[in-house]
Amino acid sequence: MHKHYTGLIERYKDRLPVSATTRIISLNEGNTPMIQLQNIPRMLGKDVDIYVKFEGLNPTGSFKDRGMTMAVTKAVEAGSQAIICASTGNTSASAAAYAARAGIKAFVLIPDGKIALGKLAQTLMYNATIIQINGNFDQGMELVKEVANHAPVTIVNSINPFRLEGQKTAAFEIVDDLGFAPDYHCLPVGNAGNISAYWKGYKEYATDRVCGNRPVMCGYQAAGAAPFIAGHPIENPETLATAIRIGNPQSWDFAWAAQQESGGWFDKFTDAEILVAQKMLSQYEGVFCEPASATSLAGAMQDIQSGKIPEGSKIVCTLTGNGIKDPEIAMQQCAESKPVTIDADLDSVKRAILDSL
Ligand code: AN7
Repeated sequence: MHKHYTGLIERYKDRLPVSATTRIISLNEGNTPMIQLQNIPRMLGKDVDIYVKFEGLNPTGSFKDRGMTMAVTKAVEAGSQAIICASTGNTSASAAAYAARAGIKAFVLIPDGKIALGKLAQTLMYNATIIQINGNFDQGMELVKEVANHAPVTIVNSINPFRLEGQKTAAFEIVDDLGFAPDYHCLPVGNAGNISAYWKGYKEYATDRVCGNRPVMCGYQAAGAAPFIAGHPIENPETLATAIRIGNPQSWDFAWAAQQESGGWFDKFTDAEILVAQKMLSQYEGVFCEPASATSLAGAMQDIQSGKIPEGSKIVCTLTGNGIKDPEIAMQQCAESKPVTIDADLDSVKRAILDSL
């Protein structure tokens, strides 16, 4: 029988804190593709199965929609008229979209000048109230926590436990797709909500015997914003991967536990390494993710190459956001392949083709 897909809450409602009377605020998020990489494993010369979970194909172009459908559904259920978040860009876009859908107000605090152009454009279009601060994400996060004590707003950052509930469904989808949990799960870590949510999802499925195994969790950070490698929060995070330009992760304890309990590890990668991984995914696999997302593949490639992730492994990398969110980085990445301009005649077009074959 045909069933129209109506989002992850409907699909996984038995495992989520909703009731039969809950009004679900959804944009049909989730159900994102798992794409098996074909060319990169061959280039690595290793016998591994690498799948990317392409979360950039969610309604606002990032994994945040999974958490936001839950957080906004529960905010509305509780009678809230306004939501607020601090954001490096994707959370603000998602919060703004779900607030628009619900008919409530969204306030977003963003670091001035440090969010990707596409994310700013989205957030404006969804009609959120944007508050730029002369400060970074971590400062914005502290302000959001304080102001929520003084104004009638519901925080929808991942300190809101419903966010992680929604995001854990990505792990369910992976197991439901593959029929098992992967051996290794690699993902970028910023505020550390997502790695915590995946681990929660895998643990729930393993406890209920939906799968027999749980993956080793590998969390990868940008070198200039790598508190988990430092072992403590850092003051002035810097990276071109602005989505993960975060020095004081709110889900520190959950993420640390995920690493410990799964036998996993954290590592860090330079902006140059992250950009190489982003370009490789685009040019060798046809998958265009944003820089932060490519950190998961940068990590997987390094650890496969070194043998830390052994041959024969099944690996999932989460690609958290869509590449078209950050057109400025993309244009910088391709600065040397500028389009040629020619006369509008057959000979010139023919020459342009033959020249580059
Ligand atoms: C593309 O939007 O924190 O470790 O404010 O946008 O769960 O924080 C974004 C985070 C990875 C890190 N990849 O996830 C925000 C924000 C992308 C992201 C992360 C983010 P967490």
